[in-house]
Amino acid sequence: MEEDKRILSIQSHVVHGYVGNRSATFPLQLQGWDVDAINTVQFSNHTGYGSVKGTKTTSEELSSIYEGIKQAKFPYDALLTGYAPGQDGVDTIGKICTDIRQNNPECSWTCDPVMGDHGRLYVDESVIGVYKKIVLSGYVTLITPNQFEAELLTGIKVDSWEKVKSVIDYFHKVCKIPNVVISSLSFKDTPRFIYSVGSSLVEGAENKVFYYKFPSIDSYFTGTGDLFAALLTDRFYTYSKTLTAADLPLKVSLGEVLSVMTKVLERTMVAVKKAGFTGGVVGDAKSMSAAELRVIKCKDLLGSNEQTHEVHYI
Ligand code: PLP
Ligand code: PXL
Repeated sequence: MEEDKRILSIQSHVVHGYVGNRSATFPLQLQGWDVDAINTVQFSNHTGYGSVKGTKTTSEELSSIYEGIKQAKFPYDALLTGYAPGQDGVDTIGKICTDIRQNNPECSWTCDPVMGDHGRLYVDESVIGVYKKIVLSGYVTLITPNQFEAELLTGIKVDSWEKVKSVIDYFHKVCKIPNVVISSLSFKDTPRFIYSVGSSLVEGAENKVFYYKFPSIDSYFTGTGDLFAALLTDRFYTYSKTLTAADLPLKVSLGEVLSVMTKVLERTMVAVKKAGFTGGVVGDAKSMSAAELRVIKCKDLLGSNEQTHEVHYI
């Protein structure tokens, strides 16, 4: 029988659509995870629709839920944290994860410092400072910012491979985070391509920065980063157990996850066009709904171990 795999996922809940826990829970369950989900908000839809209604979980409520979890001593193998809209919530999430890791250093923590993309913040500005502190805590095992979030956290404008290396060095050397992935980035001179970059510290070896390159799709999607972080947490957990550090389990995991993401986005794009849209447009609810990730319809793809992209090194 397959071993138990237990994860605590602290992210948003939306009634309609697939971001946050709605983008992470089902894919993780399909891979055999027992998912305990704490919802940082309960919103009608994601914030890109132009109008959003609902409630935010206060930091007191988050702490109270955690107190119950702690008393019951539920054992977790992994933590996954993402969207929370305000400073106090993010700070409390940091404290919860630090406490769990202090009591159980074997439990991994994927921290997706969700703040925004393409220059648009979808959390309060005060969240930036809290994430800057969390990344320095020494408890994050895998961090997955996108380009915009990496820039906010490091103050480095990521416009060349040299700068990519500087960002990764910052997370490894200053923050002591052993595994770093910049989920997506693009350069001005090659706007039609997206790169996803990763690096793991390997004892006794110089760290190799690897990347995958794929064509960008001309539509705005939300929840891609959340699905990506969930799938990466799953694959990395598995490959860290079955591969040696020198085989770079993060490289294999990232290659598989990007292959899945590409297929999910292709299938989503077919549905977007069928609904009569060319893509999702921020502020336009109808096109945003049409561009929701087809997480459920992709259930046959989410566990795929295919590697459709070639790995490169810098
Ligand atoms: N866009 C594409 C096409 C992707 O494949 C991925 C990750 O797989 C992302 C974006 C990552 O999303 P984000 O930039 O929200 O972290
Ligand atoms: O995917 C990030 C995200 C998560 N949760 C909520 C969001 C967003 C991005 O807009 O609005 C509620």
